[in-house]
Amino acid sequence: MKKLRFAAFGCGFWAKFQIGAWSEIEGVELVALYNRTLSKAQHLADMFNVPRVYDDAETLLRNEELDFVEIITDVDTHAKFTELAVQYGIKNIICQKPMAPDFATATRMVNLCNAAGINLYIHENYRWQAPVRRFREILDSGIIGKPFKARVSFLSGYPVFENQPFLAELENFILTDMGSHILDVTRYLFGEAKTLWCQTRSVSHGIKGEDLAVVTLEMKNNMPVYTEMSYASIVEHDSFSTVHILVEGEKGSVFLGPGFEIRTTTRKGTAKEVVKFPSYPWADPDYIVNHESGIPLSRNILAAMLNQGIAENTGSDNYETVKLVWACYESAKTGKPIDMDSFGKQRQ
Ligand code: 89Y
Repeated sequence: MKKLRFAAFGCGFWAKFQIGAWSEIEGVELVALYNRTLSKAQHLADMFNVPRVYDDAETLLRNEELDFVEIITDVDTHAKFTELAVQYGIKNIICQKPMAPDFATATRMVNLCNAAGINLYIHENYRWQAPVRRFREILDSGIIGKPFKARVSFLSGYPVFENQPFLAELENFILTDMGSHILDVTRYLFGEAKTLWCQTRSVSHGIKGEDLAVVTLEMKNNMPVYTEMSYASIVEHDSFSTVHILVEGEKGSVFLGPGFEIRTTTRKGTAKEVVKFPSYPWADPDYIVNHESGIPLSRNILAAMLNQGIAENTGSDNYETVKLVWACYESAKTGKPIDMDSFGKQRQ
């Protein structure tokens, strides 16, 4: 079968890992890379045998025949490259999370692609992490009965700004960077939220945005869910770069904790399993669970592009996560809980 041809825009920190994930998948061919600084594109092209590199995005779009593009640039240029791809008639656009630097821009991107009949997908990978997938299987098995409460937690002191210095420059940091993941995992496991209440703090020195957020949600299924995310935490069990989750149900509880271990407790006792997944030469060992998850995520999008499956991470689906992120900022600013149904409507 003919391979789908794609180009990637942006050759910064995350590009190697997303391209690495595609390199494990049959049926696609990376034909070109764009980066403002050509030498960075050339470096990745040499690593992954990509035939052509460009430092002008429009020249790339004019010259190449593409089935899809993958946008892996910094968040403030996601909309620009999405608009350009739409203008050049690209039918499938995959954009790195977070979708946009603000809610209005995300709204514009989703509306633009929907109106143009373009498939927008968001590279939101935490719900695709092997331990999170397995965790959901355990919940779905019914072993702990109907869940009634949960905690979704990311507490870390990992020196994240060393690898991604621009994160220190973001006015809105942890909710856009990690909240996108934590709130998306929350939706993946428990559905949509009815209301939320959020507090933020800026604890570390030398960063512009907040590095701590605590969010309490009331889900539409009536569950209270507590979520927390922090890059200021010096704790025994650092969550980097995954998430720790505790769910309590009528017949027991299940905990995804350190070392990718899932402990399921019922009145009969506690069963333990360690979730295993492969490593890859292109992946960073500190981020392995995170980088590996790009493979099933990209496979799911590829199946949708080939009309062989349904993508989970469509732009419209991810927009619900984006709404939660920006509702959190609104709540943190006003000190008030946010009703999610009206938050969405006011802004569209
Ligand atoms: O940008 C973030 C992501 O998506 O996963 C971890 C990270 O690299 C830093 O928080």
